[in-house]
Amino acid sequence: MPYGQREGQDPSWFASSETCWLPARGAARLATARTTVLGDDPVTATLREDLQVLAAHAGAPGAADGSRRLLVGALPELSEQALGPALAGALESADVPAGEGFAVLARDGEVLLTAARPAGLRHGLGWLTRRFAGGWPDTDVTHVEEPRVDLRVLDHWDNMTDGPMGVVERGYAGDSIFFADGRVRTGAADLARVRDYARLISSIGVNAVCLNNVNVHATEAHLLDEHLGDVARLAAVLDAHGVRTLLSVDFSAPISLGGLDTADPLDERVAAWWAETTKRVATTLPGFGGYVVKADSENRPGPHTYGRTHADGANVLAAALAPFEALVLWRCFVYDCHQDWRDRSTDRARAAHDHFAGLDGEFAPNAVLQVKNGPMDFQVREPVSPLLGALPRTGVAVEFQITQEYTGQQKHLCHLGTQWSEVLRFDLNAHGGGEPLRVADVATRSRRQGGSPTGIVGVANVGTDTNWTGHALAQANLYAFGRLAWNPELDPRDVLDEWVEQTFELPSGLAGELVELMARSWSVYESYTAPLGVGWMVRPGHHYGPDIDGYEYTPWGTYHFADRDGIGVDRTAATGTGYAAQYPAGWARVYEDVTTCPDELLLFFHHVPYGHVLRSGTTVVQHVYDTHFAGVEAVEGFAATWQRIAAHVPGTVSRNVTERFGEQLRSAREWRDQVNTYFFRKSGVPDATGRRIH
Ligand code: GCW
Repeated sequence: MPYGQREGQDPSWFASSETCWLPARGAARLATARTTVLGDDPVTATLREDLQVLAAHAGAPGAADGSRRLLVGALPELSEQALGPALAGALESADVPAGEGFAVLARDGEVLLTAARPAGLRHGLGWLTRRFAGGWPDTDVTHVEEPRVDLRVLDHWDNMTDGPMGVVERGYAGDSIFFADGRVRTGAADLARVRDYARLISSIGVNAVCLNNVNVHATEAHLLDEHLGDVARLAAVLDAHGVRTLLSVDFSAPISLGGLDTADPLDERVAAWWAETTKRVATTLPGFGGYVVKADSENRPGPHTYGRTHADGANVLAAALAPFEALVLWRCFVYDCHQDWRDRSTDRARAAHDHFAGLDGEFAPNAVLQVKNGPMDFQVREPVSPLLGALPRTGVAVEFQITQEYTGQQKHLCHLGTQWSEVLRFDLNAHGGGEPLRVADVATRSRRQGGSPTGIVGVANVGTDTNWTGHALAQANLYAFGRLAWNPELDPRDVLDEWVEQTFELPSGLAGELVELMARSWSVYESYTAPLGVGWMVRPGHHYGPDIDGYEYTPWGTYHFADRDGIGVDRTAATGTGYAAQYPAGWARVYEDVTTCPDELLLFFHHVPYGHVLRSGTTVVQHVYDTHFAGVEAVEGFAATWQRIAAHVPGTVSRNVTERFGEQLRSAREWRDQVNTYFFRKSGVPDATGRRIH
């Protein structure tokens, strides 16, 4: 086996699953040291057990190399005697961060991992395994690191029962690791799996997980009462890895669970019910972090039912949560999903900003507005949501989708770290709109300035599949999410390098080729699916594969308006819906003008004739043809490259990825032919180079 625990893996290290980026290799090097772990709190105790298992896994007893010593402990546990003079001296001059950060000090072959709080040790262990994969340090090391972002959250869209949307809504990796058959999974194997998961996500710095779907159905509503004891067992496992537990709640729970006749947030009985319920939840769940709420959205109940604002709604929950230092994460995915397609004045893209920007400053300090990265819904290409720049006085978190709902559903390779990094680096105030304000600055605001918490949330992409993510290479999306949430300034390519380096043992040329292929995969996916920011040409409902007019005459507000002359949505202030004017002045100007709007978003902002010449010099329709042919060729190239890599990875991975590339290629051809044919038939314009269009 080139690495760890795939075929015939050691059940004591990863119980029921692949180890992803935590193979035994890096960790085994740690295990060759004489290790002392100081402290008895749950996080430290769990870490001690992990290191013991690793040591057992790494080799026979006695394999420990006496000259190497690893000492692990939170600051209050360390004594001069335990440290020895060299490390004690190093520690005195090191500035160990106060929060969830950590410090690693190495002197004379002895290594100290310490932190102010035990959770920091967990994140530090992730750093150590990455760093020590390359060898035990033979020089002095002083490494101090802390997260740049306070909230680093994974949202699971897991249901307790199977339904029209599956057990995991938009899940492409099997069933839920938390729930089955209407219950919380609490068997020994189930808890072991959750422990594996906790180990994986804490190694990349994630610090909270929301267990259940934001669409809370009748069964999941009872996570707050009937199932609470079982939830506590999952929460204990997560808490022992420094990960807090969040629950999605139904805004109308005071009626459905509490027997009240209203869920009006300004009704005293409602406030009292939330306060009492939350007290029970917070005192039962170890590491309770708060609630996630989807209200007045896609037919979910919310404060609008009672003529109240989103601030009223969020604040009643925030008040109930405040005594427990817990948060309400209130989603801003609010729009009219019963729109009349004939009505060209209503624009779904405007909705989040229209609903929430005016409420800035009205939310409680422990309320956080959770804003999708784009104004629509996780399309392969969207502009950055202008709402992210419009909430200076409110807690805010940007929400990314790790699960690939619109980006190939973990059948296609589409590495999203590239996309997220582009969003995080996007300066909302560029082009003369004001002081630089990148999305990363918004996410890091509470770390830098204090105030209401800010952060990054990702919709999780894991399930019961042995490889966690359906497509083995989609593990890298989870990895990249955690790393970028920890530090949004990281170069996504370096993150991919790290992931490949840790996950596989490839000859360096091939490792580079794999990184290159993965780094290109988002733009390749874009090229054979959605040209120029148009979006939504997917099969309605399940959202896999092409259906160019599938959403055109539906109530969802998702149109491309293609006719015989042209395509695109006019979102200008001059002649369209005015969405472009929601941006600060700089971008508003750039997007408003068809000659300055970036090509990749042209059809998001403008309706243009097929013959419109892009900034790239080619026409819109020729661009559609060119990119779709090129996209399929790129996928053919990926599949061929993979054949060379496949021989160097474990059989399970090799077979899985080969099979997925087969499907990606089939599907990409289908996309190419349907999209090209559609636009050829609409426009009557032939391909300039005479390629075959059907
Ligand atoms: O993208 C849409 C999805 C829904 C999802 C919703 C949301 C959980 O198609 O499945 O519901 O977004 O984000 O709330």
